[in-house]
Amino acid sequence: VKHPLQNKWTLWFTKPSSGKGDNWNDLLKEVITFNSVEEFWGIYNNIAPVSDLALKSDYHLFKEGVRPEWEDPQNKHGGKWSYSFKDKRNCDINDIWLHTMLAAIGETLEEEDDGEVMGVVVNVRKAFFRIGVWTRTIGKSIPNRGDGDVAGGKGRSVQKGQDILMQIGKRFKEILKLPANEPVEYSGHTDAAHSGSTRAKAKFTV
Ligand code: M7G
Repeated sequence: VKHPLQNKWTLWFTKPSSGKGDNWNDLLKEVITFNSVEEFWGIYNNIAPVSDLALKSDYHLFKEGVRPEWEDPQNKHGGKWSYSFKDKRNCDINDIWLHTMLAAIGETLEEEDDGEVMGVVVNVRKAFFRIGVWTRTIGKSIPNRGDGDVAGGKGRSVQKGQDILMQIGKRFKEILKLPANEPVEYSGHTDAAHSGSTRAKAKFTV
């Protein structure tokens, strides 16, 4: 018996760059798409744990049809909640990443129909492990056009958009098991693209 997921998900991997000539697109590889709990565990049990990945590697787990890039039409107006674990030795990154993935595929980061969560990411870097949740918008209003542009085709107010975004941030922070005084920050992808790094100015904090 297979337990279906609400969405199909695609796992992507970013290979560490070997030299200066590599560009982002050459390094980003689509690994596999799945839509059941059983397939998820089959994949999880057969890929390298985050703790074994080389520096500059990333895993990305995104809804099928969304590339894990700022440029994707479903990401270009969005941003991400993210947190960097700087004490790499005392961080159980495998467990944290597993629970982040389970929250994504189990749809517990947002309410049904919000349609904001695009995917989750883990970056392995020299000084930190960074985990992020990408959202489709930066908490904007959506006009009630009913043209299927948004989940369910329903409109929403600015306030509702902001509430959804903050709720996702709070849920994410719980999954990371962070103390209340440790900030998890949100930044828009446009800022990230312009600054040449994801370490852009935070717009929101939970
Ligand atoms: P990062 O891995 O998000 O953060 O971006 P880091 O600076 O802590 O390693 C590293 C670099 O990867 C960026 O400066 C970009 O050159 C490239 N890169 C990362 N992302 C997520 C994208 C993306 O979505 N699109 C493009 N074109 N490049 C990206």
